[in-house]
Amino acid sequence: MGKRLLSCMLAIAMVFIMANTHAMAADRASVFVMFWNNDDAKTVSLFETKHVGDTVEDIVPADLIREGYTFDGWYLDNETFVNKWDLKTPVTGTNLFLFAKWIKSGISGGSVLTGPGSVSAGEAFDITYSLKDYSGEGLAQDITVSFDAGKLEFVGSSSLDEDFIIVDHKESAPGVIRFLSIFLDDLQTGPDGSLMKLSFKAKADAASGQADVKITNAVVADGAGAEHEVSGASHSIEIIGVEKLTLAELIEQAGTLHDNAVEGKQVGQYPAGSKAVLNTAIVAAQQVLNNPSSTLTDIEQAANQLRQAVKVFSDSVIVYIPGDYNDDDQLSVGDLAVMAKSYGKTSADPDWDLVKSGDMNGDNKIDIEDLVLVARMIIEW
Ligand SMILES: [Ca+2]
Ligand SMILES: [Ca+2]
Repeated sequence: MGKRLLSCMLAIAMVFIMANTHAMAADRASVFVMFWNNDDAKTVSLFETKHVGDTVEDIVPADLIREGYTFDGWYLDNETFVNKWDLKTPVTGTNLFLFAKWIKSGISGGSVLTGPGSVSAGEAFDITYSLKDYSGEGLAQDITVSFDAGKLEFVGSSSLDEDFIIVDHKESAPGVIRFLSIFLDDLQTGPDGSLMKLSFKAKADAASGQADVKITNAVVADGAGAEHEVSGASHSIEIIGVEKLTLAELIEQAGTLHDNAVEGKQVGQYPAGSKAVLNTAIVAAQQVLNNPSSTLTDIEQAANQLRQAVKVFSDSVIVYIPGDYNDDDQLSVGDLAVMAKSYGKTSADPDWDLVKSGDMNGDNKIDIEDLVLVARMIIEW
């Protein structure tokens, strides 16, 4: 397509400056000039003989006028147009071919795709197809949309302009859809703007990563039936895969747990320093989530580590205060008084089971050592 277009747009005129290939003396060159004239229909031919060392300035025009085209100069290579020929360059004895490079004027602009930067697995989204800065006339259009069929599912299309009619579309291969459309009324002379909505859905099982939607071919035809290729477009979407969603959800839950937790010594509170530990785990998980190069394994590992940190934190909640013998969720002299009632009890006593929680050091008796331990806890409470 590109080469065909290039040749039809550019290689309209040719000039041949040929050195003598027969018996002519090497100090002269035959010059043959042929190019399209500006009525866009006929060729003009010119034959001259030049001496080596002469230039062709006097016979080869420095500028050509042709409606709808801009003359870019003379080149040694056709179609590729890399080696420009300066008309002031003297003719040598070797064969010389010059080609005119034309740039078709009046048609510019291209296709544009816009849409969200990221979507979650399973989420629906729309991509808008537009023409921007298209300077030509547009009566019909043929575009091909290509997308990552492994991650995206095409849901449907609809026109965004009442004068833009989608005549037909066909999915020619997985992830390749061709649309044929026509323009009506004012849109025919100014086809710019948002033309078509393409609805997609990220597949529910799509892995995290980038998915692309592209215009891989776009041709707009004018009222004379001339076809103009339009530059393509591409839009990238970051897919937030199911494993990332799981990790994001865990991070959110852990964050809520962290924010609502209160450190302290009361029942229902968490030990001093435990929130910082949980927060470190949350930050680590968030870093893995935010890192675009995180692998599936990284994400699953981060999720497991965060689950473990949440479990440790949850298990650390204070449900019982050792030494709180009067059950008022505090350590105070009332607890010491309750203990004092059991002073001297041993595991040999029949009511040991009822009082054994007062045996702080586990030596099967409640004595001054236990009372000292509780007293210290009360003082430090
Ligand atoms: Ca108490
Ligand atoms: Ca004891």
